[in-house]
Amino acid sequence: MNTIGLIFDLDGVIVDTAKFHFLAWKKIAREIGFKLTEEHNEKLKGVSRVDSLHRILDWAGVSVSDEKFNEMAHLKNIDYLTYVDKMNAADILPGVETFICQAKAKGYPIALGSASKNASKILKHVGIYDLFDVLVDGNSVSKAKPDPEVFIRAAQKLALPVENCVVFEDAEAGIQAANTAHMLSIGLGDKYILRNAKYVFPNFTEITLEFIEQQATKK
Ligand code: B16
Ligand code: MG
Repeated sequence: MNTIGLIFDLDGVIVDTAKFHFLAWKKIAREIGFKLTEEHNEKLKGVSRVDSLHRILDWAGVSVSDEKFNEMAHLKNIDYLTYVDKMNAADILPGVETFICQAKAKGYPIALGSASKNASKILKHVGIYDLFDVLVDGNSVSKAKPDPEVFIRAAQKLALPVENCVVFEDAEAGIQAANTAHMLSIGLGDKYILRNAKYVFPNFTEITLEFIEQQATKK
């Protein structure tokens, strides 16, 4: 069987940082008189920090100077990192670490494909940084998901053709990116929101490595 490369999104797949992004963005939105809801937050999943702030300002119907924009993005990140600093191994989502360890034991290379500029910091906090052979994050790509750049870069760093790569994603934008990259897309979360994924599971306790191997090799 050909080698398969497994590419994991971070927020929503390995850890649930969406709740911390939500708290931090809510505070920024409140300052401009806008009430950010869970529905809005869903649309920020997998979206870069800068694009997230553009969306919030659009929803609020507010425009700000470049200087103010940068300050808002900076303050959001400072606040967000106060939550990240308290993260530990207990924040790893159910089943994902076991799945990665099983895949590594079979020799499959493991990559991270995240929009976050804080990805390394988060992986170190929760103690699984060393499980990754390749990291592609918000610091190493210029185009945000749904652009496939993050996953194509990961395949290049894994030295594998895109057809041999499997992407695990929790966001609509990420599934779109994986599909555009011609990779097998596995959604983690809501079946309706992730309806464009090839397969959707509620979490990693429901996924077996055998199933992924079968699907990846019959593509
Ligand atoms: P940062 P992922 C994404 O992570 C989050 O889902 C998204 O809400 C966030 O805006 C983005 O990272 C950027 O994060 O502010 O830390 O650079 O799902 O692509 O792992
Ligand atoms: Mg995500």
